[in-house]
Amino acid sequence: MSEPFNACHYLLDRRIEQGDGGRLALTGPGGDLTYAQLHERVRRTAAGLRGIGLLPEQRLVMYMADSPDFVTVFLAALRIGAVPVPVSTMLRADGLAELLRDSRAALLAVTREFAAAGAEAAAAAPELAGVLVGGGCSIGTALPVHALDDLAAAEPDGGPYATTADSPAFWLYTSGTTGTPKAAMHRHGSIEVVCRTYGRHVLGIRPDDRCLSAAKAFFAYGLGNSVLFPLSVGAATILEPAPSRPEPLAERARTFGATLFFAGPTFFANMLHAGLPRGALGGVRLATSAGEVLPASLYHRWTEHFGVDILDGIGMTEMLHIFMSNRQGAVRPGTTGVAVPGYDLRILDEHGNAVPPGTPGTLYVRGESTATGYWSRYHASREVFQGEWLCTGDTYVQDADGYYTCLGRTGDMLKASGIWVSPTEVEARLLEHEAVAEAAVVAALDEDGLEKPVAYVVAETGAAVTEEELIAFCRQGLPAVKRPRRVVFIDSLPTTATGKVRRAELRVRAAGVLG
Ligand code: 3SK
Repeated sequence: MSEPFNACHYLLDRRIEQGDGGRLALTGPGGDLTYAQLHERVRRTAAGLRGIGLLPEQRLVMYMADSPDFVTVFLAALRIGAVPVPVSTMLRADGLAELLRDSRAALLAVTREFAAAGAEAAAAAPELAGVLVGGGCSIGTALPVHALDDLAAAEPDGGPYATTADSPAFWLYTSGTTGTPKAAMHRHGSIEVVCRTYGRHVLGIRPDDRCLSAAKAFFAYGLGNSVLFPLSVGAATILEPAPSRPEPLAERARTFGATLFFAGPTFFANMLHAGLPRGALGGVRLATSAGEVLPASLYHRWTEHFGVDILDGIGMTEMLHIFMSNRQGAVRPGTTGVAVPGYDLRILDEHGNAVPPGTPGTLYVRGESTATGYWSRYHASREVFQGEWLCTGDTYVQDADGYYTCLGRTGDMLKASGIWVSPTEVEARLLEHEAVAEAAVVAALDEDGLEKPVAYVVAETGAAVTEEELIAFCRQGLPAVKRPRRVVFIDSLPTTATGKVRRAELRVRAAGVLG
């Protein structure tokens, strides 16, 4: 029989046992809670959830803004062995209803901002038994409604449910750039793994840190940044319920004293476009980037402007957090760095053979935070979870010094005149042009039915740049075969809920552009 292990105990009770009860755990516009206050609120809410009939392993879908209520519900559900499922607050009611049905959730928890869409979705989820509402809001539903504040008035529970490291803990739906959403199922032990591997060894998070994440906590990246890592060491997290925008978030960083700042390349670019002053992130000691490749040019412009270094890394919802990253003092701009300690990486060709440094192939990762599979998705699970290894679906190349560079999704690579062309390489060149704000490159067939790169570009506001100029600019900085044959200007790139470019959509748009 395995040792008892409960992730809520690991993140919270341990803090109390180690004398951190008086330290600040949560701060931000939603108010402050010390570790002792959070512990008590979570114990009461856990007892309240049990009281309304939520059972171990039943799912509780969380459609909630980043707030003390989010953290309370997540930890209380883990504590009783139930399975919290934070979902994107960018979903509309029909998308939420689909996830409620797919997960067969017993409960839905909402915060005020999302109560109306939550009620609409609840009506389309026959297995749902009740709705939990935070922040004293009301909700129009025929189902039993429970106020979070009433639950938190229950007598505190006696201790966590007897889970082990392998017990089901929480699920996160992967956004995926195509196809239907899939829930990656994580175990209690994975939380300790990511806090130790990335949180401590790469981020070097300390008890005196204050974390601020532009990525919301329903996203695996944000969950680690805003909840798991800070609580694992007794640090504080700044919770911002509003959608992330550059000026207000920089203001929060200043007001609440952020020392660690987490975002993605698009957000970093938007911070530059917003014209924030140089000292805007004065107290921040380190930033991290994930979600998509951080082009070297953007890295240089951002770090020079804000005077803060960025560690670029890559994670996956299926791996819970970042498994490959640049390291402090050893950043190679434009690369994704090296394996995070605790993870193994390998690059395989299309026959499953390991390739030598310098040769591109598909990246595989192995580590103890791998999800146990996708809920109710047999074929997709077998394709992605291959024994101990997980197929990332990304094309990578390792250089002679061991650094890894992303060349795009395996299916995104294109071959022009027999040469592999990485969309990210062409995008990085376009982004070096001062008039280019965003760029995405996809394959299109020319009049001979041969693949050629086509670029979709969002120009900087007020910039007067032409297609010919950008093609000539790429000709100068790239082998001619890699230059885009057409540059199409658009107002914004189509993206997924988590900000990844929908390349499949651009490929459809590009069909016929060269014909
Ligand atoms: O997209 C990423 O790089 C990422 C990072 C951390 C956790 C989850 C994801 C998807």
